[in-house]
Amino acid sequence: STDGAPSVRVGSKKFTESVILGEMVAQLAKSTGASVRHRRELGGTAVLWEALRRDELDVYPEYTGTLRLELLSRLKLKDDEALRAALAAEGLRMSAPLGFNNTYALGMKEAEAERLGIRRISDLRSHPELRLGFSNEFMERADGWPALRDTYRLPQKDVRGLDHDLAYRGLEAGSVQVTDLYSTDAEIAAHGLRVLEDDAHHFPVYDAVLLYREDLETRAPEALAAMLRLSGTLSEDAMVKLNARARVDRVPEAQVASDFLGDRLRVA
Ligand code: PBE
Repeated sequence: STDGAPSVRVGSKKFTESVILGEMVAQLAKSTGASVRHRRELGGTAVLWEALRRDELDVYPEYTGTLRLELLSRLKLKDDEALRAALAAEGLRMSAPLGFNNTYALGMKEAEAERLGIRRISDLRSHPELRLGFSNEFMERADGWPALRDTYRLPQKDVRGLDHDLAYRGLEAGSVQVTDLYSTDAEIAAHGLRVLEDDAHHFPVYDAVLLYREDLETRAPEALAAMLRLSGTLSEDAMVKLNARARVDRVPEAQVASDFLGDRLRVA
């Protein structure tokens, strides 16, 4: 822009938590005088990743397990150190963890799981008749349904893809009996769902991080420093509560983000 303020392009994925985190990043960058655009709910994981690599975005919230087991799965990265090195080779950086793990899990209505005696994912093997409904992205990801099915040798044939936010309604209506949950979703408690134990340890840790282009370090150092203050500030419990404010109490994500920043980081 004309006054020399750097511009920062923030993106978020198409689910509530990602939008809240994107808003936090955008507001922190803005507090340093940067000119900020947040492209909310831009798409799924692949869309955000490609936009960052094509230099259409500068930063978006991502998860370590998603980077290692989906986006860069071909590299067989064994830990976060290897992941950092692989990202650096692409001109990308990731922040220190924000403080919580948001893993995939499988969930069922508590009463139905109890009636069928299902506590662990491996228990699903003896119930081939169950109707499964998974978020569209989970149906196709390297860490998603096909790999999960192979790990646990699951026999279900009635398996369909749906929008993640609709899965909870499907459970209520009975059209879906098992779905993939995001472990920080407010709906798990709100709908009384049973989270099945991942007894074969299929899912990795998905620590939330900020993924950004390294040129922010020279182009917008103050905005970057402000965003990086988010590291270590969000426990799992805190993130579930923020998601609940947006999804259960219907508070707009921008408001949820600014309340958090005011309380925790004293950003007005
Ligand atoms: N996750 C679990 C997914 C969605 C839910 C956070 C690892 C992701 O966005 O990569």
